[in-house]
Amino acid sequence: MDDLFPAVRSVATGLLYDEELMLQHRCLWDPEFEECPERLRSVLERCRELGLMERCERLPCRPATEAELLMFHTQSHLSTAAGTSGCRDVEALQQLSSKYDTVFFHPSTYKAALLSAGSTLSLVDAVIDGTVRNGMAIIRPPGHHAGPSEFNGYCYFNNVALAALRAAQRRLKVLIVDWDVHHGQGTQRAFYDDDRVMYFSVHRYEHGEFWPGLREGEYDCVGDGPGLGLNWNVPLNGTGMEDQDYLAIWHRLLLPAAYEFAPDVVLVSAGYDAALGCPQGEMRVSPACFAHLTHSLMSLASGRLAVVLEGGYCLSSLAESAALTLRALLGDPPPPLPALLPPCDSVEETILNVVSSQRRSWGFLTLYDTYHPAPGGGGGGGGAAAAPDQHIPVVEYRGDPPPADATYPTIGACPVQSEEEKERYRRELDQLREDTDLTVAPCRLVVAKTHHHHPNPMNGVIRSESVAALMQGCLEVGGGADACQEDGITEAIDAVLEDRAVAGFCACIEPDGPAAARHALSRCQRLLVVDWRDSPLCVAPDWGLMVPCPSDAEAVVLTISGGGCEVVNLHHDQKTTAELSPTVEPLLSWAGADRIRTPLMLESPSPDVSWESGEAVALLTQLLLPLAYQLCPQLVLLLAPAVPPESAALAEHVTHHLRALAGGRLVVIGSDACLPPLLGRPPRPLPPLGAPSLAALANLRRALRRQGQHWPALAEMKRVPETALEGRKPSTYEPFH
Ligand code: X5A
Ligand code: ZN
Repeated sequence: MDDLFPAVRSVATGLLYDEELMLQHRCLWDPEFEECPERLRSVLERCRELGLMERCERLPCRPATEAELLMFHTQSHLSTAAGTSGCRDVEALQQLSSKYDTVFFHPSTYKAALLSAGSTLSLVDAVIDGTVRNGMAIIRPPGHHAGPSEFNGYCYFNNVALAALRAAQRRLKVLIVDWDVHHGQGTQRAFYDDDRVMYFSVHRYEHGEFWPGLREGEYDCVGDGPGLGLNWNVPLNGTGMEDQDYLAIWHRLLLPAAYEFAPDVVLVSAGYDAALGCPQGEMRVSPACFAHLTHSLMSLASGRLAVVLEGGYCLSSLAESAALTLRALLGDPPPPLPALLPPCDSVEETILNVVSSQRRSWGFLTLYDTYHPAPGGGGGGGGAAAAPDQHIPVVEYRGDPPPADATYPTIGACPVQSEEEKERYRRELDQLREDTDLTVAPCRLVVAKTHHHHPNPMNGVIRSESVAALMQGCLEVGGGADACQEDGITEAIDAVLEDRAVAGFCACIEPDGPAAARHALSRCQRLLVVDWRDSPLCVAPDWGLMVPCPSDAEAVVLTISGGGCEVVNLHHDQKTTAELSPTVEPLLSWAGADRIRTPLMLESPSPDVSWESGEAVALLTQLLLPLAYQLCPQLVLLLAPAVPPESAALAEHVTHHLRALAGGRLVVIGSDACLPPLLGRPPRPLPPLGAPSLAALANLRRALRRQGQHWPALAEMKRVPETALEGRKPSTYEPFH
């Protein structure tokens, strides 16, 4: 069925690194040059310390061939680089280096750069061939600034662009996520008008004042020709950006766009210069956050994810962040993050700018209403003032065009922190490391046996033998002689909260959700319940009355159901019903002691149809995940009994993303459709996303507006200008899955 991918499918994580050539390449004339061998050493050391190395499958590094490099680079570029190989004339090397913007040549540079590019190609081949499920290339020199004949910003050959070209030649659709703090102009240019590759970059920009400071790093550069809409720039116009800023960008832009694009393989230009303490980025992303960024990308492309090291110059935050990325690739749930605040105003502004430029190319962005800009250019200065709910996108480029024919300084090109500043960051990172819970329970999964009600332990709920095989070695609870189903569920929740198992599973067709929630709330303070039923007939009656919530606790119940609405009303008490119009169905209600938060409603696409993928992805990324990260639950309960076959893939995605919360402490009560991701398997691809129905989006928008009063992390639903310009044409590519 999937003939572009060979049938071999390993679950291993591939790892590539080299401890010879890649450690020789260094700047001979500036001991402070930050792109240094210690970078690799520190990453490898931390991966060893955390026991990650032996869990990976090591793949050999190898040099790229000339033919491979010529996919992107020019012959003369190769000759210039080759000319430096083994050169003993340091002055000549320094002289050559000064012709390029922040680049140094060492006698080993050429060979190390060949090895970087070749290793990246090997990794992407292994991922595509299914030799490994995913993997990481811990390499240097980096690549994303290199052009066809440009050495630039510590880069010689564009490793990730070459890998993307290889994948595209193998007729695959590629997503490149570039979270290095610098704009990867080399990669952007390589695919600007290419419909096979979507490029998504988040970078420090400061209106063009931050290196490389090009106009093309601005948000309105969205691609050209067949690539229109496939280039995403998310410029950060300030420093100090934190986890909530990056995760908001992921949830509100990257994830829904990626689901809509539906890549066959995902490449990450993984620089760690946005990590806390890096003198280049001056951002404040925590190491644990990189595990979250990685985990969410593992939901795409059947988990075919290749992570490739780019920048990152604070050795301790680089090492920790890269190691936690690798740990996520290995399938460990990301470490819990503290409750997230909403993104800062500057990032909110940037997100709305991006939405304004991309809205016409992407179905999910119809979530944003439009307004007709006042004639005469509107926005910025001059025209009529914007209404409070209108966003006016402005480009305020303050960069200088690069000088033609410049010589560049070869010494003192890197920012240096004072000893005092370094010490401050060191302490802050030590503290973060101490506070970050990397506990992994001895057992991946606890399974509640429910024989009393169902003579067959799984009552046919666990259908496939392969799933049953996955469950070998799981902790079993419940099922004693007079045990009832509830005992099993209670014991599974206890096992997860006591860290005897990471996650829990209870096969169950008619779960008593409120009973499970009541028990959980007797053991923890913050609980998220996702009550997802295919039919409103089985949605639990009013949660608010059935789960008295202790005053020091907070519980959110998100109810998602398909089906007709007149039935829904029967299942809600007076207070809730009053909020329901006859044509909507309930989506979210809050179970508090005696307060009920505004229930959230989403119009049913049609009375007896389950959720369409496009709508579900909008719901998941725009509402569920931002809300969940703000709540910061200690436990997540997913009630998903009897998932119909057409929703099985969706159930895997919901399960996968929910595993990012609470350190993976997720108990699923319901169908075995959710099992593979509970065991760390990537969710299978969703069927092609239809455009979300306008009615569903209108209700989601309303819900976001209303819930936004309680959950500041939810998007402010501003309107963006309507544009007459035509957007991206549907891809000529057939979906492969
Ligand atoms: C790969 C990377 C940064 C170059 C900065 C030059 N390059 N000022 O992070
Ligand atoms: Zn960088």
